[in-house]
Formats: sequence, structure tokens, C-alpha cells
Amino acid sequence: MKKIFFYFKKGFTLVEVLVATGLLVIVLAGLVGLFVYCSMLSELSGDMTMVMSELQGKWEEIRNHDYDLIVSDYSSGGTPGNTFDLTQVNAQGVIYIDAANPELLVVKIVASWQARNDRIMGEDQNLNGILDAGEDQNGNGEIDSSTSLVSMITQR
Ligand SMILES: [Ca+2]
Ligand SMILES: [Ca+2]
Repeated sequence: MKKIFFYFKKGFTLVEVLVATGLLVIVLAGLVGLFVYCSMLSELSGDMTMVMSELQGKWEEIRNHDYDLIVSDYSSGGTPGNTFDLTQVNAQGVIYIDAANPELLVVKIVASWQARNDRIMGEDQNLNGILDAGEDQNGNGEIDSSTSLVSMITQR
């Protein structure tokens, strides 16, 4: 009868341990990077939601304003004027009103704001409510931002 010998390895060699540790470190570094990226995205999305809700509030305010006074009161030099500060985020809001058709005002409300990584979102890079030289990225003569709201108001 043949004797069968089983060979059991007693452990891992140093090279195996080093390779496994190296792989683990690479995977963990990737996961940490992904986590940081996801939390940044989440913060950005939270800030955008706050900005949009403030723009919505401004829109309600304009809509409830005396229709005949909207164009003069919400333009530069009027009261409250064509710019406004936001309360929850360091931001500058700007209002554009297109009154080409006096019975249908097209209101565009735009906010440029400072994200938590200090990056300014929107064309108004110095948050002063004015389109300065070099700020008009798309060359349309107005401040634009990913956080903007365009809507129409008719006389009621
Ligand atoms: Ca500016
Ligand atoms: Ca522009």
C-alpha cells in the first residue's frame, strides 16, 4: 500500500505578504479617493439646492410685486434693484427682466456663488453683481450660472 504524504504550507512567504499588503494599500487609497470625491459632490449638490431655493423665493417675491412696477423696481437703480445677496451661501444674485413684450415679462434670476472648496460657480467671479471684463464666458452680455431660473410673468 502506498503512503500518501500531504504537504501543508506553514504560512506565507515575505514576498507574498508584501504583494498582498501593496494591493490592499492601492485598493484602500482608491476607496478613500472615491469617498472624498463623493462627499465633495454631495456638498456641492446641497449648496446648489440651497441656492436654487433662494432663487425660487426671489422669483415668488417678484411675482407678487405690483406688475406695473416690476421692470423699474427690479432694474439697476430701482428698489430693491437688480442684485441681491443670498442668506445661506456666499453668493450674489442678479435679475434680468426682458420687457420686449410688456404683457409678458421674461425674468431671469442668476446666482454666482462660492462653493466650499472656494471655487466660484457662475460667471460673476468676484461676486459683485456686475459683468466685469473677462467674466462673460459665453459672450451674451449677461451673467450666467448653472444655478439660474428663467420664468415668465403675465399681468394678472
Ligand atoms: Ca463681476
Ligand atoms: Ca454670459
